[in-house]
Amino acid sequence: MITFLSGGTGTPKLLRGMQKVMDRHEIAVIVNTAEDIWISGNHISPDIDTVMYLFAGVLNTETWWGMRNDTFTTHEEATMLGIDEFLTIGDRDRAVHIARGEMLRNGMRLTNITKVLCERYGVRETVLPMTDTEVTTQVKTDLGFIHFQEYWIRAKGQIAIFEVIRSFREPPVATAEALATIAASDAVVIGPSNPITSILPILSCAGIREALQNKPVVAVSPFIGDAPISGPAGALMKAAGYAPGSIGTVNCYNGLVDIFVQDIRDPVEVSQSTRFDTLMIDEEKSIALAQEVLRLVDTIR
Ligand code: FO1
Repeated sequence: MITFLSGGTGTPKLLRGMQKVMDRHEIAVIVNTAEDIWISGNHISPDIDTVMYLFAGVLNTETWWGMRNDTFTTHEEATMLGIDEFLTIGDRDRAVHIARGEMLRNGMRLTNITKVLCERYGVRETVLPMTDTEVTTQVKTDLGFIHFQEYWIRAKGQIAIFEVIRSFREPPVATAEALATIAASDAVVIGPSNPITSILPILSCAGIREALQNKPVVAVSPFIGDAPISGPAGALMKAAGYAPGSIGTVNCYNGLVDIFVQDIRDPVEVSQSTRFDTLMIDEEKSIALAQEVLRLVDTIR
């Protein structure tokens, strides 16, 4: 078994390749939930949904969020009625948010809800939220702190940000399932997701860092130079006090990583890193990187 730490962009592209080269029951993914948000009374967990839809074979791989061939009738009607849905929510996607919101209101743990949803979609892999309690990434702007999704979607990432924080009522604790999965794994792979908004929230859940300490860990850089392969990682790294790039990424994961994979084009030198083509522009590239990561895991486990 291999456990992957994932956000909603980058790592799912690696998982697309992993599905093809591993026994799917041997794949476990601990997913960031710090971008979760309630919208129109329903609960969106974007990163869980992207990973779940990928494994279910229904992910829209043009956008890497939402379902393929979804319709937007409810979103359009709600918007016409004056509801401020700043995320474009598909009808089938919304059904998942409705089901999740309802189960949360009924007191179910997010871990169990995710298990139920994955079963309904025939997912063979294990998908686990990092924690069962609410934690939210917020960024400081000229107008004060706003939800990450407000910054990234409503403001299109176009406003200045000065600080990144995670807010919560109770400090997030890794679930027993997440810790048991890591303990049962041969290795952990930190995928090429945003270090600040995807990976650090997972590493900050109590218990995760200790669990990783004695495990072989392979991490894939999400940067080529100071440009992230996808998403808003650059501005967020700066706002969080890290240099955008592979060195800043390694610093974020301080001391946890045994093998660090950098893109062949990355001009930055990280000591003891290994190089590969990490630009997963199609399934073939995802499979090639997945095979390389498996080879690297074999050298350290
Ligand atoms: N990203 C967008 O850029 N625009 C959207 O309208 C949008 C809607 C959306 C709805 C459901 C969902 O699960 C994700 C959605 N995303 C959208 C992606 C998402 O906001 C972020 O890219 C992820 O949170 C990054 O991890």
